[in-house]
Order: sequence, then structure tokens, then C-alpha cells
Amino acid sequence: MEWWVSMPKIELHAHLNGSIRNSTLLYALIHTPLFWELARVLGEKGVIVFSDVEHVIKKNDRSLGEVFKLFDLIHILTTDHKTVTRITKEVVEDFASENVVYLELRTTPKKNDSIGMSKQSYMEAVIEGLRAVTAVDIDFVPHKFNTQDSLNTIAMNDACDGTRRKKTYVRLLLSIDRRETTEAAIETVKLALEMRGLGVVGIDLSGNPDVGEWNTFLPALKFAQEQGLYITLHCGEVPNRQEVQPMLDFLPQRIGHAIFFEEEEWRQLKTSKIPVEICLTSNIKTESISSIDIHHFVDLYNAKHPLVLCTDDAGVFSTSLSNEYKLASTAFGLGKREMFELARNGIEFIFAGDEVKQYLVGAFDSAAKKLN
Ligand code: 6MZ
Repeated sequence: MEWWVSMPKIELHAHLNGSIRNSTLLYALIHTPLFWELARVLGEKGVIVFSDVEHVIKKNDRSLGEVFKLFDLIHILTTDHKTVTRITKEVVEDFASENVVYLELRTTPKKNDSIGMSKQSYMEAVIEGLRAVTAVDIDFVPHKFNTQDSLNTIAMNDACDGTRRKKTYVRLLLSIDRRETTEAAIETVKLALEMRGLGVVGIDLSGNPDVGEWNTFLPALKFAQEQGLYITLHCGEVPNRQEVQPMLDFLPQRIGHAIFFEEEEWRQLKTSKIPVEICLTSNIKTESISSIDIHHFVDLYNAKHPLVLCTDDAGVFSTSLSNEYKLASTAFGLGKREMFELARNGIEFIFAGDEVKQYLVGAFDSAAKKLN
């Protein structure tokens, strides 16, 4: 495992709340008044068997439908400013600790009037979490916005003792949840535009794929595209003939999953060269793919289609990006060199400019010398 951890990696498909640590989820659970109320109603009078709770949260192999029920529970527990800040800090530190040198983190801005939370204040809590990261130096403000007195200005390379500290780039994508209305989706895009100077670079369309219709989100996505935001779409996570083709016609910069495609759609995807974010463990655990041997990674990899391995929800699916690389290597018989190249190729598909890409090329080059 050590080798997979030390290899530099690029994470492009990670949902903030799906990447939550188990320990933080448990902490949030026992600090939620609702939980104690539940315990009371159940007649437990506040006596909780932690191992039982842990079992429920850690349960493996949930169907896709069950996963979205779990997300609703997670959101009840984690949607307050303090917890959002904590999760953001921890998730970034967790990715950085396994040598993720560039991380695109996506999250759905949430509104909850009862606790004074707007989509904007939710995102401010996320930014607070980025600023709270101490384990590594992070760069989250694109260069053109990074003025000298920017709150994000970090002593990038040199720590006080003169040694080079590890650096991780973080960029944010705002997710539109498929349950949202057109107006709510447009509000998210406007927020993304306002927060460009704070590391927001794009828009993601996600949420339960059995809910909502493409036409509901199209106006917001078109607006985002016109304004120059990058776009990635969860596409073909369930069979949906009405959606896959219009999504591919829209020409997003990337798509996630791409599981349930018809022959013609595979052809269109390959011609379009739209990069695909592949989430192996997620696809297997949600039973979207019955066995890893038949995963479409193989066909796309052999066709030299642009691909990037990602975690999706490292917390919920108990995985890590290092683990995804190791899994692909074992399952598809690819050597370390091929996996290293696969990771490096991800540089091409990041939602950041040439300067960042150049830095990452350098990081991979120097790692290649050390690892070989
Ligand atoms: C579609 C998913 C997802 O936004 O609250 N999400 N959407 N497919 C998936 N595959 C399993 N995994 C996560 O993170 C959690 C939210 O991300 C989306 C869902 O909308 C989920 O509620 P945030 O940080």
C-alpha cells in the first residue's frame, strides 16, 4: 500500500460530505439534539451502544438508493457552520496526507433558515475550513485573484526552518442537487461566480439520479457555461435514455461515472473525448456494476480515452485514492508505471490554468525520479 500512498495523485471527483471521517460522523451524531430525542423516544434514556451506532454508519455495500438515504442522514448531522468547517479541514488534510497534490472538492451549498444558514454562509464555512488547514500548505485561490493581502496568501514553499513543505492545490466545485428547482440551481451558479476569487472554479450536477430532469438544470448549466465556469455532470449513473445524449451534446469539460450507456452513446463519448471520472469502489459498493472484471474502465483505457480515478465518497465507501489506484492495478493487471502515467494524465483534465499544470508536471517528474 505504501507505494500507492507515496505516488502523487490528482483527485477530481470527491463530494465533501461523502468524504467525511467516520469519527467525525459519530461525533456529529452524538452532538445532535435529534439523536438524543430519538434515544429518548426509543426508551433508551440517553444510553447508547456506540458499537451498534458505528455498525450502522460503517455498513458496507449499500444500494445506490440506500446511499442517498444515508446522505440525508449525514446532512441532518453535519449541516451547521462549525461542522462544515471541520469536515472541510479534515477532508483536505486526509487527501493531502496520501499525497494528493491537486484536489477538486465538490459540495452542495445548503440553505437552512432555522440555523441562519444561506448557501453563501455555507460556502463561507467551507472556505473557513480551507483556511484552518495546518498539516500542509494549500493553494486554493487561482493566481489571477491572489493579491498580496489575500487572506489565502500562504508561505508556499518554505517553512520557517527553510525546508520545503508539502503543498496541495485545492479547487472547489459547487454541486447542484438534482432535487433542486431551476431557480435554486441558478442561485448556486451565481454564488459560484461570486466566489471565483475564493477558489470556486466550476459546477457539478449530482444527487439521486432517479430524481429530477435534465431540462430543469439546463438553464443554470448554460448560464454557467456562458460565464466560463467549468462543468462536470454525473452522467449515466442509472439507465436514462432521455438524459445521456443531451448531456454529451452539452459538451461538459468532464463527466462522472458513465455507466449505463448504449452503444451509440459510447461512440459519441469516445469521439467527443470528454474525460471520465471513474469511481471504482463507489460503483461496486452501490451495485451499479456487478463485478469489477466487467467495469467499463477496461474498454475506455484500451481505447486511450481520457480517464481519471477518483474516490467519489471516501468516507461513505471506506476507501482512499491510494486504494483506488491499488484496486485498479490489481483488478486490471496494470503495473505501477502505467498507474503512475494514468495519475499524471489527470493533469490535463483539471479545472485550473497552465501555471498549476506546470507545477503538477514538476511534482510528478520529481516523484518519478524518487519512486523509480
Ligand atoms: C450522485 C452523489 C453521489 O454535496 O453534501 N453525491 N451524487 N451520485 C453519487 N454516487 C454515489 N455521491 C454523493 O456531498 C454529498 C452529496 O453529494 C452527492 C449527493 O447529492 C450527496 O447528497 P455534499 O458535500
